Amino acid sequence: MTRSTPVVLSVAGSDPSGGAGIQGDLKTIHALGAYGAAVPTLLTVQNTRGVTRVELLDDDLVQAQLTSLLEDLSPGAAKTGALGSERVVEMMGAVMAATTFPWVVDPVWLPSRGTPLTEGDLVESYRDAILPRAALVTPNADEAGKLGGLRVESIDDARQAAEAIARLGARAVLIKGGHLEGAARGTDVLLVDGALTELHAAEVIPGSFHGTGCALSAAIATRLAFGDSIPIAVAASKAWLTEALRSAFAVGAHVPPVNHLWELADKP
Ligand code: PXL
Repeated sequence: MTRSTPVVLSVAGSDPSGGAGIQGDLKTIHALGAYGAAVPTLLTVQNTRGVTRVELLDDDLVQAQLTSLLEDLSPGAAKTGALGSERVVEMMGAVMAATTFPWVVDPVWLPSRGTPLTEGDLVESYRDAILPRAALVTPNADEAGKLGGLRVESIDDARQAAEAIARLGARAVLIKGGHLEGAARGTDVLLVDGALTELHAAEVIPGSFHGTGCALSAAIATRLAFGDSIPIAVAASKAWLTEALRSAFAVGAHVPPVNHLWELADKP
């Protein structure tokens, strides 16, 4: 028996350690009940200690993968993670403009540890090619500061950065407070249709985890594919991620990856 289920597409880097990138995205999408498809934009050499090498794929190879998929599968939503080069960013802008499903954009420029995932500074090309086509952009405080052109160190700064990013054309902006200090740490700022709200994690799980940003944006894209509004998709994905952090895997020697499949945790 075949079932009809939404397809969710991830266009992102490969993380062979399985916590982030397309590997983490596919687990997230499947955990939330959709069918995942994934186009790698770059390969990393990495383990739980960090990234030691990055190989960017040519834009025509990334494009060929997308063209083939989009001729055949009809995504209900998609996300972008690490894109790597200006050429891929520009090509993706054109692909996004030619599609009608929503794109969640996670502007990944730096891994938390190790070798940069991108060639040079992609801020300008994100501003020009990607943001105007994004249904939602999900920067952390640093990335929001770069996109919005200001320093983001507090919730007030995040609110201003969200307004600045929306003026660049993004339809909605979620600034993640995970890297902020003190009480701001579990607080995200969401701007949708001109309305700013603050989202507070039900619980801030102590520690640092690998793959959180990737999992959050893939979860939001999946909920959008099921028809949720942006505020509902974001709130549900945050709650889901809290559980994935709580049951993070003790694999590898260093930063533990989130447990995308926490709902299966008690099953043998
Ligand atoms: O930081 C997020 C991230 C995204 N994508 C890939 C990564 C990482 C972090 O290491 O490797 C491929």
